[in-house]
Amino acid sequence: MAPDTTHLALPFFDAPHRAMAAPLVAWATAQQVDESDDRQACREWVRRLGDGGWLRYCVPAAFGGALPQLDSRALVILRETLAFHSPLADFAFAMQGLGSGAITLAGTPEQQAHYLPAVARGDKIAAFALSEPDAGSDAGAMQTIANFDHSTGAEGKNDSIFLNGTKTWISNGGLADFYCVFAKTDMAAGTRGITAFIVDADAPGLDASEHIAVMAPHPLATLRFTQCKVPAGAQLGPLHGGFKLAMQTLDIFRASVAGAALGFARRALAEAVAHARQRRMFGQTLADFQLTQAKIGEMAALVDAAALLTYRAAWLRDVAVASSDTSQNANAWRERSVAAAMAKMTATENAQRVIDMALQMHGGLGVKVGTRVESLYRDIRALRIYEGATEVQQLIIGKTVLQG
Ligand code: COS
Repeated sequence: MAPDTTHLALPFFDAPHRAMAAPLVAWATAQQVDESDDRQACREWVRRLGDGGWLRYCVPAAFGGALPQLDSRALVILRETLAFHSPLADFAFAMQGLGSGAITLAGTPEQQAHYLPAVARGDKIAAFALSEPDAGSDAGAMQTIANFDHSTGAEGKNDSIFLNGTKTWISNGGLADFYCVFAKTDMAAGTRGITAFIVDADAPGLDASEHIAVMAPHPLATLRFTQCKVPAGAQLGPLHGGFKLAMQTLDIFRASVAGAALGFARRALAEAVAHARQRRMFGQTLADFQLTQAKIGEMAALVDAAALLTYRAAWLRDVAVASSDTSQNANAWRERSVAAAMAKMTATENAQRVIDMALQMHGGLGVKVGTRVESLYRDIRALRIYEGATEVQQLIIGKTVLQG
């Protein structure tokens, strides 16, 4: 089963996007990965995505990327196509981008040269560490703290940073080679007292051994930092600029989560159509019933509504980057942020409805372990929560609308 790519004719896309579609679909359709162990499968997907050249879309051309800049529309097309075939392939791809996105946006040339080419080749696995046990939606309430040590000791001047605290729900936790970690550098300053750091997985004082099992395959872990020592050069972006950096990174990747949800929804619709065409009952096929036609019509419209919001969000950001309008000017970033929030909220919520309808149409087969709609039903659920739950997207949109 292969996804329809005719929507790439929409004016949101350019020639390089249209050129990606056929080779990407052919590549993804040809891959067979044993996904019985999600961690091993993720490693394998990162290796294959690297060998296939697809991870090059996670970084800019100057560091081994496929396109001059991190391109939101390419990320959406990739996630949509990969998610149609394998949620874990999509996950492995997405995390390379999300985990290195802050380095692309704010890393020093040395940090970018060290990490980004390795991410693009699949030689280093990346992760993004923001959430904490008591700071999920309220990311600014994080308690992980970073202290700078510039003292002079017996062996000369120290230039280290010590991290203490706990991060949780970290995708690729325990699997990643490095983490972009957000920590407080001024406990009293709220969101204005957060800084980002790059922490290599072998940093002393980092324990990523506590894995978290969830309802659909997805490698997650809790990270514990106990006097975790990293060099001063591990600071990523400006001091106290971490919250904005995290939000800017999420603005890019929330639109790509919408792309993944779209891939799941398109797969569910394709499964429903195939089933309706062949399933016979009461002397005709399921597709002959007006009830089925109405459901398929509703599903197709939900998918298209999500697609249009998703492509708009990605296009808005690409246009802004191309015109160098990355300013933090109130209206410029808010418009993109709201568009990404609308896309993420609508695509994930619509996908849940589409998948539920597809499952219902399959009858008993829909809940049989091993059928595609059954696994999609579990796969989609987390997307309505991670990278900002639907309620967080509502807040982002509502706040801006009320501000006028
Ligand atoms: N781009 C740039 N700056 C942004 C921004 C964005 N997208 N969003 C917020 N900011 C800035 C604001 O302008 C504000 O700046 P000033 O301090 O200069 O005024 C600052 O960041 C704080 O913003 P805000 O007041 O909106 O922060 P809140 O604490 O109210 O939190 C939400 C806002 C809820 C939207 C944020 O905490 C969030 O996104 N939470 C969910 C986190 C998440 O997605 N977690 C999942 C992790 S990955 S699986």
